[in-house]
Amino acid sequence: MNDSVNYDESKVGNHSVPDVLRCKDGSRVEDAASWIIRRRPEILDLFATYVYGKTPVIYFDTSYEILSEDSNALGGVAIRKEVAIRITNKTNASVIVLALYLPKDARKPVPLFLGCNYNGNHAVDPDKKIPITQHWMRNTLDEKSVVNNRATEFSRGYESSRWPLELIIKSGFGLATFYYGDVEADHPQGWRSGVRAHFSSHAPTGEFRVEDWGAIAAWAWGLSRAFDYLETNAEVDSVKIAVMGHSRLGKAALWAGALDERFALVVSNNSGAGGMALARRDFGESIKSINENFPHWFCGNYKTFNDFPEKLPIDMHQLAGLIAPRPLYIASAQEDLWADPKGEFLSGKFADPVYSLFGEHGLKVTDWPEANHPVGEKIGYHLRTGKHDVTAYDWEQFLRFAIKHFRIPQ
Ligand code: GTR
Repeated sequence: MNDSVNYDESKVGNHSVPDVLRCKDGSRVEDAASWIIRRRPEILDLFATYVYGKTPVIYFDTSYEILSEDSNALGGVAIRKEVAIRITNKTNASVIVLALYLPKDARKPVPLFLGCNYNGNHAVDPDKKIPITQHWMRNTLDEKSVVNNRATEFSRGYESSRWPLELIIKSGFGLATFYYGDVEADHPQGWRSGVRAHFSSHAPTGEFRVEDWGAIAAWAWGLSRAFDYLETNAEVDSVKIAVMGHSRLGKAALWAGALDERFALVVSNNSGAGGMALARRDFGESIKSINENFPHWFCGNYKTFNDFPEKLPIDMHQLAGLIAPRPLYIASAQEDLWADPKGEFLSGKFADPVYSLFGEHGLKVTDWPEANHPVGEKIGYHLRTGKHDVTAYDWEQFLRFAIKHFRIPQ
């Protein structure tokens, strides 16, 4: 593969992907039980070993504290709570602050979407009562909103267009979100003050082994800790919790959904390379560029595939297969060529054989659909017109998909 970015479909080349059902010993699983017992654990281990890194066995305590409660949020339609999730061991503590929105009028317990946000809970909802996060933040917003890697008042509501809270609440769902920087700051040294330092044995030296977890796995771990809390909240229907993420946080949502089968539905929005885009397709972002730009996201082993994606023993359709038979929604955007929208679709398509083992249709369709024509059965897919982003259109599809699969009466 050369170093320039390819956006020409005719130059993508021939990319046959590994057979999702063929085990390491050459045999092929033919039924759901063999998938669950033999093939699924193999694939999970391959992703941990070669892509995201292995999440260590961690011993920790947790406690939950309600920091605030507003029973008249969002103009009176929701209850908003901020909950501190304190994760501790003998020497360290990490605190995730979850913003939880529950519809006031819906019958409890409610189904819910959980997802990390990029800029703090105050950026999701401009309500001045929400404190500005104090944690390190990338200086990628305008110069007033983040100063010296700290969010300011100007960033209030900054990403609210990505979280249409009223729409979610009106549809009878709850929403829980937290700042991903609560778990680990998104830069190569971010691990030093995050959960990978606090809770893994290599913490003092920072000498990660090539198969140790990267930042994406840490954020995924944080999503599971948020789930732990949600499971204790009787107002939330814990068998109807969807995990959702956009872009790098879409990669984290997918890995969380693969590792933690308590997530009943998974949504990948524009997750691209290292998410739903097939690694073997030379289109848009490559393994090499993602590893060079974000050396902390994946494990050391992943870097050995920088120039050899075809040598990776798995491809991303197998990550989609790890979600089966649970519903999976894959959302792409037409102008988001960097994330390879067609490669995201193909991951879903090539995961279909896993859903078939369970007697289910995955995507079912074989052709990449036109823009704004959602398709699929247990795997949903749409290609939205427009850019790399999360929009109300995307959420309308996620909600429709979740209403159908969670069988929510309307
Ligand atoms: C890009 C990165 C993508 C995607 C995106 C994002 O720079 O190359 O893989 O994760 O960032 O998270 O917004």
